[in-house]
Amino acid sequence: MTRSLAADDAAELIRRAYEVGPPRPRPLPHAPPGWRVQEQAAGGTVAGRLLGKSALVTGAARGIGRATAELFASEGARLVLSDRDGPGLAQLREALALTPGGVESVVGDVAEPADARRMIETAVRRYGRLDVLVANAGIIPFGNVLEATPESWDQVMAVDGRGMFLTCKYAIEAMLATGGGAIVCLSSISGLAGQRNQAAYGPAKFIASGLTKHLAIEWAGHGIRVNAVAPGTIKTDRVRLLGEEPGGASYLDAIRRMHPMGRLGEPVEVAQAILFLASDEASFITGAILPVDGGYLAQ
Ligand code: RM4
Repeated sequence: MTRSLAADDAAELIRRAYEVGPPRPRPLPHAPPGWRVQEQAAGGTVAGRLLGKSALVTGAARGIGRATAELFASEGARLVLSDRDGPGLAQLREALALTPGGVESVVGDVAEPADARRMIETAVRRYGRLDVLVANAGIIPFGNVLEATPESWDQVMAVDGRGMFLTCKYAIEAMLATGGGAIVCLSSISGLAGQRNQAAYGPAKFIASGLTKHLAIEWAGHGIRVNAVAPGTIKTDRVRLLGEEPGGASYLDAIRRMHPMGRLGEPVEVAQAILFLASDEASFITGAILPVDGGYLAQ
C-alpha cells in the first residue's frame, strides 16, 4: 500500500518529536532565577506563554497591574507599561529592564484620548503590533450613595469607564491591522454582584463587564478575543489604604469573611488568570468573565 505524503510527513514529525524529547526548562541568558522559560522541542527556540507577543498593561505601577507586568515579562512578552504615576512606573521599568522582550513605558491617563492613543501607538511603533491589552487602570472610591459625590462618580467613570473604553477602542483598531489579538479587562466581583460601599465604583465595574461582552461579540469574527477577570478583594496598596479610611477596617474584616476561602487574594493570583486569558491557551474563549475571588460569586 502506498502511503500518502501527508502520512509520511506526520510519521517523520512524530519520530523527530520523540528524538528531541519533551520541552526542557532552560534559563534565558539574562533571566532572573525562577523565570519559567522553556526550550521548545521542535524549533529549539526559547518559549514563554507570551513569547514574541506585544502587550500593553495599563495601571501597571502598582497592585494587579504590576503583578501582571512582572508575570508577562517572565513569559516572554514585549511590554508597554502605562500609568499616571511617573515615578512608580519608572521604578517598575527599571526592575524589568532585563526583560528579554523589551519594556517601554508611557506616563499618561487612560481617560485622555491622546494619552490612551499614545499607549497603543507606542506598542505599534516599538514592536510593530499590539497583540494583548490588559485594560487594568482603575480607581476605587469607597462609600455608599449618600457619601458618594458627583465628583467621585465622574472620576471613577472617567478612569474605570471611559479609560477602559478608549484603550479597548484604540487597541482594537491596532489589532485589526495585524489580524487579531486578545484583550483582558479588569472587572470585579462588584461588576457582577451588588456590594455595600461601592455606589460609584460598582457601577463602573458593571461597565467593564458590559464592555467585555459587547466587544467580544463585535470582534469575534475578526480574531480579537475580549475577556475579563472579576477579582474579589485583593491585597493591593489601595485595599491596604482602605483600612485607614472611615469604616474601612470593619469593611475589610467583613468582606474577608464573605470570601468562602476566608482570605483576601494576592495580586499574582489575579495575574495568573489574566495571563491565561491573554495567551493562546484561551484560544476558544471570548466574552468570558472569570471570577478570581476565592468562591465569592459562587454563593
Ligand atoms: C474590589 C472589590 C472588593 C473590594 C475592593 C475594594 O474590586 O469590589 O470586594 O473590597 O474592590
